[in-house]
Amino acid sequence: MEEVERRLSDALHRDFLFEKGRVLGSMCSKPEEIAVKYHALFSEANLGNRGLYPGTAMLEDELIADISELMHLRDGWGQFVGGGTEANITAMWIARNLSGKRKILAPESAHFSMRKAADLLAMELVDIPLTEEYVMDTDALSAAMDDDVAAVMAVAGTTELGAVDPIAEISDIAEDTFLHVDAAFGGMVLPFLEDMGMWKGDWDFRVEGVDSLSVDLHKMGMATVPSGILLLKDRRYVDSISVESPYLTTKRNIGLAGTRPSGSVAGAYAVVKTLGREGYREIVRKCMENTRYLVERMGEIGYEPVIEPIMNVVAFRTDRAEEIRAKMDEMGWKISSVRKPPAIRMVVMPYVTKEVIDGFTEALHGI
Ligand code: 0PR
Repeated sequence: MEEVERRLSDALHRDFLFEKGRVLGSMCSKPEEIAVKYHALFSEANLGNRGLYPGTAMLEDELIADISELMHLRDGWGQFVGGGTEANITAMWIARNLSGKRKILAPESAHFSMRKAADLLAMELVDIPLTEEYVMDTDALSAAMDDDVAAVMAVAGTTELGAVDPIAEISDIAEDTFLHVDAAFGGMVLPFLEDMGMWKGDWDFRVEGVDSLSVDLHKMGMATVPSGILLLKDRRYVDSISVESPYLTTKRNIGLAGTRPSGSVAGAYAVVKTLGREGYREIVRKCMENTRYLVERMGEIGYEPVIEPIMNVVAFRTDRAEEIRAKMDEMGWKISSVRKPPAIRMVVMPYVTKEVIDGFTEALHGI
């Protein structure tokens, strides 16, 4: 026992934990304590067999209702999934089955999970180029629309720049084609920016053509990993991704996963209910304040952002992106590099404080 615990403790110390204040390249939050507590307490239930766990299932339904309301979805359907990857794959699975078609139109900035989706589902992923603002070029989208398109997807908060595609315009172009919005990161940022008058635009189910949307509570939701959510506009879509499950407590098993963790649901429930809209607003406000501080400090040492940051993801142009990333890595600072345009990229999560930013920019200046 002692030996095992020693090894576990050693492993934990090797990890670049957020509290060490050196990670500026992760989109994951350090989960709130209450999320961790309830994640552990609910580790037994398997939501793949919901009938055995009516209590946990009730929590899932209530939380899905709350997040649906936040995303302006009424009379829809939703489920906890493993994360943005599973949500993107599932959305494309629905689109393919509903349409019987195989082409996906996605912006060049889409997360790499879309490549997995296309490969697994034997679909064809067509990259739509970006504008100078690094959002999907709607003229190029119009030109690419044809009778073979199964789905159009757009991103509300791109992984590399935090950019938001013009979703209302995209919806007009996509017309009756299935439209999926990947709000894995931005879904728990944009509503609160809107509350504070810091951002304006249509990106969720307020846009009539949006059929599905994904949002991850393990990113800006302050919940434990994995806490992905997939929302569907029409509960009838569920038929296209469910199979008979005769020996379970429910007659049909819905979605990609069999076993689904309940700890994530309980943890996310605890944190969403205790933080509430006000709590999240405050978190986003602080992250944006620190993002502006980072832009300022970076400006002082000669770095300009690729786009004015909309959310707490920001990239700075440099031709030495990979070299800088590697050098900072050697010093223990974890950032990522962007290939197009060449840039270094940071995510200003709540653990990225002004002190962390000062230390980071000092180290960067020295190389
Ligand atoms: N969609 C978007 C817009 C994303 O940014 C991501 C992940 C996904 C989908 C996929 O989500 P899951 O990874 O939950 O399936 N973005 C981060 C990335 O790939 C995920 C991440 C987070 C990676 C923390 C590393 C890390 O330390 O960069």
